Amino acid sequence: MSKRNPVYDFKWCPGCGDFGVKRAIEGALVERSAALSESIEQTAIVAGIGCSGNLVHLQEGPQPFGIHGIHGRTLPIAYGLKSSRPDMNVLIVSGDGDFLSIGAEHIGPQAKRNLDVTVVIMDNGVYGLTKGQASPTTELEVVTSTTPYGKLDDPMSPLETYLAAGVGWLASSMSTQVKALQQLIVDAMAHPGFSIVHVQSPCTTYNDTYAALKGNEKEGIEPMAFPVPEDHDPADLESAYRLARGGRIPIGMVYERPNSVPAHERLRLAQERTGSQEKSVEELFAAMAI
Ligand SMILES: Cc1ncc(C[n+]2csc(CCOP(=O)(O)OP(=O)(O)O)c2C)c(N)n1
Ligand code: SF4
Ligand SMILES: [Mg+2]
Repeated sequence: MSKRNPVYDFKWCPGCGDFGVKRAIEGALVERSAALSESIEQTAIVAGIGCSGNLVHLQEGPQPFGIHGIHGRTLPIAYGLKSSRPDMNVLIVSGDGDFLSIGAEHIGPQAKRNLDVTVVIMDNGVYGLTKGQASPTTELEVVTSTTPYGKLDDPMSPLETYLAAGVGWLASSMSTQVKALQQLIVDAMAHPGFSIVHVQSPCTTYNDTYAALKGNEKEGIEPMAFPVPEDHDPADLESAYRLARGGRIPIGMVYERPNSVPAHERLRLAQERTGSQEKSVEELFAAMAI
């Protein structure tokens, strides 16, 4: 619905990084709709399950459409939506657990298909909604309710994973940098094809990483996050891999594959090439009847 659900009662904890992401998305949607003179209802937000996915209910200002689906299945839902309404702008909001754990198997196929959607991942390195279990991005040796001896698995490297999966547009950001994040989301939505904005969005209750991300010069603690160097060429895949593999978190534009042809355009070109017509639902059923 493009109206807020008045009965959905959920509140983020004070200081949760997701507040900053919400502000950036609100700003990005208003900016896009003004620039393209399109209604805000031309956008649908598809949300996963988690504190992050609850963003779809907390959105303030002009209301896009929203679908709060099932855990780990934002991409299949977005694929269905985009296939039937390629004219719609589809924005996915998801968490590190939702997207990179239960939902990870869907990244590769949609990246290779170049589905024209934008995904904003709020990475807090934990399952926040279900009270603090370890996620794929939780650091090694961190104690959580599911890792009582400290996490035994190495953390996943999300940026490297996306590049290896074939994601053609990739940015990395922080929830505290709302204006910069807003711009990245606007740019990602304008990209014709699959785009990801991976956001460090700390969980103040179960995994507060604000200090680690920012570092502390006085105490000699190097920040985990660093700005992407100005001489980085986003069209250079090898350079993007180097950023992703550096062991720290680059903030900015990581990769943009030139000449992106999105999924619906590939289909149109194939139809043109083969002279085939789209079949009606009745014709498709008739073709499968035994
Ligand atoms: C099929 C299924 N398995 C497990 C759950 C329980 N569950 C709900 S949210 C969640 C993890 C959320 O983590 P993340 O995506 O990182 O979101 P966050 O709350 O941290 O924003 C889990 C395991 C569920 N709802 N459905
Ligand atoms: S539990 Fe963590 S992720 Fe969830 S609302 Fe609270 S601070 Fe945010
Ligand atoms: Mg999480």
